[in-house]
Amino acid sequence: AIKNDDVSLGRFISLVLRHEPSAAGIELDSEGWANVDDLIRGVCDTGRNLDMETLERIVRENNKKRYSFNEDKTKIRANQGHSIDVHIDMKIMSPPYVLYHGTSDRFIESIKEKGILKMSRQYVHLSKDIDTAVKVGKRHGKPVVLVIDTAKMSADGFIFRLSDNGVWQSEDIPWKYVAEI
Ligand code: HQG
Repeated sequence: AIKNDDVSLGRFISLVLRHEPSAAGIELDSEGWANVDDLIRGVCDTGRNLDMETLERIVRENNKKRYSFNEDKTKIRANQGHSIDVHIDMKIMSPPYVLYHGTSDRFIESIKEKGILKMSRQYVHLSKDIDTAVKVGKRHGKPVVLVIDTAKMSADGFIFRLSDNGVWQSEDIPWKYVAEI
């Protein structure tokens, strides 16, 4: 049976809003917005239970503030993490001197060779602290934390974006800016 708790629903909504809107039979506009009524109907059509009250609670209580409504709550989108081609207008900001990237030990050899690549997402995701990076890395296996010399990257002309939910986003990162810790 399909799980219908808030976390499971949230995971499915992340899939729909970041990677695969067709999983709920919907489309996103060019800025990543879904129509809220369509999303609710589409999620229910998959056999899940979702109503506006539940969706509002998921948006409000999500541990990473992954989603935002527009002002009148007729539209919803993910704040970051997309693999599909939508434009989320994120603030370009100068980052702290270092940021961290959590990954798995099985990717390290390839990362040393090619750098940290965006892979399927629009940006490389960086964390402010080591604990968060460990959690991100654990999703892929035995975690490894990489420290990124963002000060040097900025000096070399790289730009960084900060999503509305506080995740730093970068272009591909050459290995020369990276160290293992
Ligand atoms: C790795 C979660 C081989 C990269 C998290 C990562 C994050 C390479 C994986 C957000 C590579 C991609 C994103 C190379 C990079 N060779 N592997 N050259 N370069 N990789 O899931 O950063 O909970 O797309 O290190 O908290 O793990 O979903 O990226 O391990 O913020 O909101 O390729 O997802 O947020 O994996 O996670 P992902 P990620 P949510």
